[in-house]
Amino acid sequence: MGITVKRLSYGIGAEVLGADLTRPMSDEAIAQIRKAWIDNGIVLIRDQDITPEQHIAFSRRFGVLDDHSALFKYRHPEHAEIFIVTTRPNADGSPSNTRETGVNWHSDMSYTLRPAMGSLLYCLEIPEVGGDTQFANMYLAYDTLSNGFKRLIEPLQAVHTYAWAIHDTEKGRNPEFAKAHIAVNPPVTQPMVRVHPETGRKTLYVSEGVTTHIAGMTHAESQAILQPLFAHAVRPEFTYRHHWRLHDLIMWDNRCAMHKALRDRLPGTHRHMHRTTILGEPSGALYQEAQ
Ligand SMILES: O=C(O)CCC(=O)C(=O)O
Ligand SMILES: [Fe+2]
Repeated sequence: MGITVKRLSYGIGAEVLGADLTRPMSDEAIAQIRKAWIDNGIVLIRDQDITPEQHIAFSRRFGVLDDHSALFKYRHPEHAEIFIVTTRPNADGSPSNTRETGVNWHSDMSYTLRPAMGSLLYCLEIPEVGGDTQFANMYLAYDTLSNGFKRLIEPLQAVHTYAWAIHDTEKGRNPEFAKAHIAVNPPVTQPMVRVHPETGRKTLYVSEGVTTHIAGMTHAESQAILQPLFAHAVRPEFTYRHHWRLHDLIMWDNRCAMHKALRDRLPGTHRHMHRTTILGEPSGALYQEAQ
């Protein structure tokens, strides 16, 4: 059966039909999926009953995988290439460390010098209601800014930090947790407008979840510029909201899409996901306070 591609929404995303990730896939099929991913920012592939090994093998067809050393606490015990996002409590009954992962808008690993190119999130358990993920198209976010605002932000660098990613979660109130992660992930600067290395198109590259301020500006000055951008970037018509089904896999392009895990589960219900992460091109620099 051949691969076909169907758009998911105006803003972002397409569903790929006719793929079977349990079998070896031809280079041609992979190239078709890659094109759908580049063209649409995210691709959804449904009904894939796959093992961690098959998830990893499929992901490797698109690039080199991260071993999640920046997120070392959440790795799968047998597969460093798999990062576990779960609401299930730990074996000792304590709450999961990843139950709030990604609850603020972000692009994966933008707080590192080598942000993720792609992420492939796979659903192993989903409640009937909620557990949704939202995605936003950062090409559209950039393209629809006024020329004046584009010119203003084009030369600027913004500071991205993991500390910010956890600022309003319970983990953010756990100084030890925060310290361990920030030691591995010191703040970095990233261009506010990034050129997608494959399409050559410009994208807006700031996020409410990870961007603290603009390098060389005060907090107040930065917020005057960042707040309207954060709101603009996630206008409903630029987004797609996915309600997961068991065995859905979504692969997103972090260079042109942001995402956010919605905290919309009903109490007492659980969600369990596996993610692989494709390493991207180096971007940004270590942040020097005096900039
Ligand atoms: O759980 C989700 O829906 C997304 C979590 C997240 O941000 C990620 O896996 O990168
Ligand atoms: Fe994420």
